[in-house]
Parts: sequence; C-alpha cells; structure tokens
Amino acid sequence: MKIDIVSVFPEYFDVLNLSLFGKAQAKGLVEVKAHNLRDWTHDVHHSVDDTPVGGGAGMVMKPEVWAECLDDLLGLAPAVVEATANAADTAGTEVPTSDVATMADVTTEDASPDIIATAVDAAPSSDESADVSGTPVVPADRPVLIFPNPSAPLFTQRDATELSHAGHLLFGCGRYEGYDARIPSYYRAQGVDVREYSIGDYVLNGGEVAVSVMLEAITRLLPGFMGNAESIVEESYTGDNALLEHRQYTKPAEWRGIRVPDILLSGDHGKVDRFRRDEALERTNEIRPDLIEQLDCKALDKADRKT
Ligand code: 6GU
Repeated sequence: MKIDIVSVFPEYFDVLNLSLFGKAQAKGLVEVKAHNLRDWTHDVHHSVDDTPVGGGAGMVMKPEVWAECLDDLLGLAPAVVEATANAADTAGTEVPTSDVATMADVTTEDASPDIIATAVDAAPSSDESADVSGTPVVPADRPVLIFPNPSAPLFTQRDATELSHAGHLLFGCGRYEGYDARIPSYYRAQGVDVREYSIGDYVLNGGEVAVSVMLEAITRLLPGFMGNAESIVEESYTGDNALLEHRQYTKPAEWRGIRVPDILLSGDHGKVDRFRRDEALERTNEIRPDLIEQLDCKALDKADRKT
C-alpha cells in the first residue's frame, strides 16, 4: 500500500519509522511518504492560507497550493483553467473565454479520457464488491484522497476495513480553520475517490493527529502487519456484530484479594464463551447503547436475547 501524507508539519509523521509501522515499511507492506505542502508554493513567504471569504475568524487553506500538490501526487494533469491562464501569461495571447472553465463547469466530462475511464470502471454500483462481512471494498488500483475534517461523518471500523484494500491512500492535513471547500469538490469531479472524515466529537488543532489515528486503524488490518491475525478478529468494533469486548484477566487467579471470575478457570470452553458473550452484551448495553441499536437481530442467538 502506497501512502502519501501532505502537511505543513511533515516531521510530525517521523514516528511512523518506529514500532510496528516501521517494521511494516521495512517489510515493504507499506510505503509512506510525508510531504510538506509549502514545497508547492511559489511566493517568498510560502503561504498556504488566506482569510475566509464572507468574514470570520482564522485562516483557510488556499485551493491553488493544494491543487498543485494533489495534481502532482495523483499524477493528474493541471486543470485547463490554470494551464490556459499560464500560457496566456507567458505567451501574451488572448484567452478565448470559452476555454476558461469555472468550478460549475467541472464535471467528469471535463476530465482527461484516462481519468474518466478509471472513474467509470470504479464507479460504485448496486453490486459493488464487498468482503465476507458485507463491508465495501475499494478497488486497489484507484487512489483514495482523504481529508480529516471535524465537520465530516465519523470514521469507523467499517471505513478502516474498506480502505485497507486500497493500493494508494493520499491524506491531506488541514490546519487553521480548515481548507477551501472547492478542493474536495474539484477532485471528486475529476473522478477521484475523495473522503472526508472526523475522528470524534471534539476539536483538534489540525488533521495530523486524525490522520495518524486513521492510518493506524487502516494499516493494522493489512495481512502480515500484525503478528497475530486472530487478535484482530476478536476485537471490539469488528464484524457485523460490533460489541465492546469482554474484560480480560491474566494470572494470578487471585491478586490483592480480587479473584478472576471462576468460570474462566473452569476449563469449560463453552461456558467461557457464553460468559464472555454475556459480558460483552451487558457492557455494550450499559456503555454504548447506540451500538446495541445498530446490531443486526439475525446475529443474536437465543441466549443473547435473554441477556
Ligand atoms: Cl478529522 N480534524 C480536526 N481538526 N479536529 C477533529 C477531527 C479532525 N476529528 C475530530 N476532531
């Protein structure tokens, strides 16, 4: 999996050389590169933001710089608007107004033929591919452009599973009050699979932490990333039947006067499984009733219903 991250603080991602992620890079499972957005600026101040149109506090990231960067990393030709404007600047020729596209004109019909072909091939349809649990699977040959955004839908385990099948992920970290809304719209119109996600209901200073969170959730699902694949299957928020996990204990059986539940010491696997399943249901009902509401009733057995 190829991973590009764009940020004004690319050093933030130096930690990806450590631990399991470092090993995954060494094994060639992931190839990560953090880029500095300012490398695509042309002015002396390397500015990436400007004041919000319509007024308000803070600064908004400019679309031009992002577009130069994203065109490069996605291997897309620069838009007609810019190419024409630049040609006119340098050659001093008149720009025929009919050649100047505005955002409203940008549709997939304006995209270059190879981009359209990719977009059409990969367009989601009613029989869009899915894995065994019904999670949609993204085609490995189509890049996915991801923007962390506190005002976007929540990133879930389902998204992590889906994105773990991608061949190329490109993350764009916003700072300040966010990025110009035309950036995701433009790339969507070019046929790129663009996602915007929040990681929770709280405010962070920028997208870097959110990207780290999403990246870890996605890459740990890659075959060979974790030592023990079974530990992934049993975790909370996994599969159709997303319950919080039962509690875990290790030895000794009694510690500071507190005993491990006797059933876990019984050696009866059927009873242990039932005990853990009941605990998972009870804890989920208490701590995250929203997950119980989402449960597929068909996934519940008779004993579950009693719990
Ligand atoms: Cl994705 N970005 C920022 N800046 N804050 C957040 C977030 C993302 N998700 C939750 N809070």
